[in-house]
Amino acid sequence: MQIVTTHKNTDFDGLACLVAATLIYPGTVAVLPKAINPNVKAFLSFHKDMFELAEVDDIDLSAVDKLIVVDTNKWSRLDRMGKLKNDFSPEILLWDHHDAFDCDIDASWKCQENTGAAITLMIRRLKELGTNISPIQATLFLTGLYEDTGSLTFPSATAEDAYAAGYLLEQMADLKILKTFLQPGYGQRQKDILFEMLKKAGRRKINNYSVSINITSISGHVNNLSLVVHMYREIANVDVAVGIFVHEENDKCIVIGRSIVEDINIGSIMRSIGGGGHPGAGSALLKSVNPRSVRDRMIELMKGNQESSVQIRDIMSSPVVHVASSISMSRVAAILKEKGCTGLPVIDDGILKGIISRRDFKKLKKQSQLKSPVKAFMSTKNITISPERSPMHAARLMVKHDIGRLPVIENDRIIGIISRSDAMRYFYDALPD
Ligand SMILES: [Mn+2]
Repeated sequence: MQIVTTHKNTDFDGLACLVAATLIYPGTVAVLPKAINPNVKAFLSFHKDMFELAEVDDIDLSAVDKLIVVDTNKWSRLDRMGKLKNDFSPEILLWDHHDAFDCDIDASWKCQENTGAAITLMIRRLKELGTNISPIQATLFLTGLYEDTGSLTFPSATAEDAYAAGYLLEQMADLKILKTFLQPGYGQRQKDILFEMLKKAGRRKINNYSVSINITSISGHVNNLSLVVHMYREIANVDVAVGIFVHEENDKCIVIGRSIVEDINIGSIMRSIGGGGHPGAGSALLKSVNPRSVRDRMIELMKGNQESSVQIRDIMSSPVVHVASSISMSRVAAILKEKGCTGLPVIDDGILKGIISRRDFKKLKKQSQLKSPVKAFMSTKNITISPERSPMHAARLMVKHDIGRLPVIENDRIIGIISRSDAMRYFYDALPD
């Protein structure tokens, strides 16, 4: 006898895979765990007779010679399959989209890829087989696909998920029915967790960016934690937000991050702790870790993340051609002409006093003012940058303030200058002008 089963607290992706397996392996009995998500329960009570689903109690486990596991890769997530694992050891086939490192099911065959939804992998096979998919099956499959990918908006969604969604729409998946059952991404659970997070929201400065790292306990499976972190970042109004969700009963930590600044790349930070993602969004799943050391590790990585990329220090000009505040405007004019530049910092004893540029000469009303000191005409609204910032940040400041150069300041002293052409050379690898 051949059975297929999926994880407890079954979601739509799990149920979709269960049904898909009965199409891929005809004659297979689908065994649904006792605990299923409320929206899945609602869907099944509405479509009662459309699907043939058994419960563990209906099955003589000793008669099972083949077990197909879908949408999970852990024994602990299965409902009462311990006897099968320990006493009968059937042949096992596995279809899953969770990270392979977490897998403790020893399957003789597996399809394990990081698609946004597990059903996507099974759609691939159903397409190859040319299996007929009924509209109601297509609707269920698409609901699973949309639930796991946030309707293809989660960073985990892949091109193949989108193609699979297109295929299911061709098979007449009904979006109206789907919408009725698909849990709203932001439901009561998510609301409660966000509220908990905001109650103890803190913030810190890392490399001049505001960062909030939040440790929160959760229990059971919670969908859409990434949406919660996304909202948390917006409400806490920080550049980078990281949620460390502690799952005590499973001894697991789910780490989810969001960043809106290029200098802090969440994807590469998550990769260095075994997860993944993109510059703006990423996550990792960690086993048997202390959440506080995860937080400290994240802080270290964010500090270090910036050091590894190109900094202003690497591309600035130094030493700085400059003038003292007491020299005359006529002398400044001569230096600007000689150096062929459009502006100069005004520095006394290593301290930046202002910037004098060709534009400032328009302030001169009479010829005699050329004898006046530069401090009378220089601009003192000094926009500066620190040496560890990024070229991108420099370019933004120049555009925002319509300026062509930024003095580089470290410990209140000017250590270099970055001009528009320095920044452009970095971005376009152009030759100096
Ligand atoms: Mn899934």
